Amino acid sequence: MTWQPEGTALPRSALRRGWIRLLPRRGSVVAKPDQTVDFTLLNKGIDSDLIVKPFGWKGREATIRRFIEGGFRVHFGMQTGPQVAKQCPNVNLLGTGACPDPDGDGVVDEISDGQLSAESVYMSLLETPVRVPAPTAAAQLRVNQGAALFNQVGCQGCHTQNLTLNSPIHTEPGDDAGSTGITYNLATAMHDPKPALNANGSMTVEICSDFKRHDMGTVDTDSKNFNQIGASFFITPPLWGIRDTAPYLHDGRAVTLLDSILLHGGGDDTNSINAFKALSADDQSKIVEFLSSLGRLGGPASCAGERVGLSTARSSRRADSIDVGPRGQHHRMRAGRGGRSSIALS
Ligand code: HEC
Ligand SMILES: [Ca+2]
Repeated sequence: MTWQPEGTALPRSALRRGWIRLLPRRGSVVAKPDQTVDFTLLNKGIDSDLIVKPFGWKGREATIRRFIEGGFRVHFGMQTGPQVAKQCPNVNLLGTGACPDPDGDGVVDEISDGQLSAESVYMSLLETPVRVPAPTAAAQLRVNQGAALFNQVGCQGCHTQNLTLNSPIHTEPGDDAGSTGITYNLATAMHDPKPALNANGSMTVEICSDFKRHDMGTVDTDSKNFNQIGASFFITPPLWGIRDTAPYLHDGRAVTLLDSILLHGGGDDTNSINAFKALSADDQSKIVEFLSSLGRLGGPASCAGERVGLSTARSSRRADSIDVGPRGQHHRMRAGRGGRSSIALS
């Protein structure tokens, strides 16, 4: 399905019960007798195509491959073959040159369908962030208390602890006609540490996000909208690995974890932040200590990028730490340990 302006008719298939069941806690859509649909109750947390888009600070891409494609274009000035095939001529997006070389650099198919798949597979198989054990039992006790307080004040209302994949089998689809994609099992193919399988074959990932957009109010906001997404709306960022990814928030305005929490509070998150502020300084600190335990274990995967020649993100970490969006908005790239981009990107 493609994006539909509010109030237009949706295909009946969109209203199958399955679609609605896919949206726990995301609000409701109302089908009217005149066959139009009212999306107001979604609260702008998800687009009216009802597709969850976990990637990008504004929650704008549904798949890792489309997100990476944007990264190649915006950060490296490289245009993928699939995007040129689908969107040329789109002069705002790709440039005014003649297709199939809209950026006019004399190179066509700068990143092929296969290369895009390889990059996507690489990213999807990176090791998973984990809770790093505290150095002492006393420190671990404070971390555990911080986790309980995090739930108690309502942070988990948005930073929902667990996401369960019904199946660890992933197919990375190709874009070229006739491509069968690449199918693999995350439970065996991922770098360690990786999430364990549950008894029923599903896989639970501690990611701390509801993958929904929220209104952050008038302080933590961009200066203008991003396409249809309001200036103050951001997707709840996963908090896995958060201890290694300062500075925080979409434009890196928060230097510390405590700053990033205190900058919440102007929009949907008012109650939980007020509850946080009402805690004692020591209890607030326990929440920060809990967040500081969400990190990554070292291991060979952390350096794999360099071994296979994908070191660009690391070597240009400083230069790459700012993403100048198409509207001139500055969004921070969320880098993983060692500076290479992690699976949940800017
Ligand atoms: C209403 C939903 C909501 C609630 C409740 C909420 N958050 Fe957030 N949180 C967000 C969103 C959205 C962002 C991203 C804002 C941005 O990028 O400017 C965010 C960002 C963060 C970040 C920075 C993440 C990063 O990668 O930069 C931290 C840390 C964080 N929240 C912790 C907390 C804590 C602790 C609480 C409870 C006291 C909390 N949040 C409550 C929605 C929420
Ligand atoms: Ca070109």
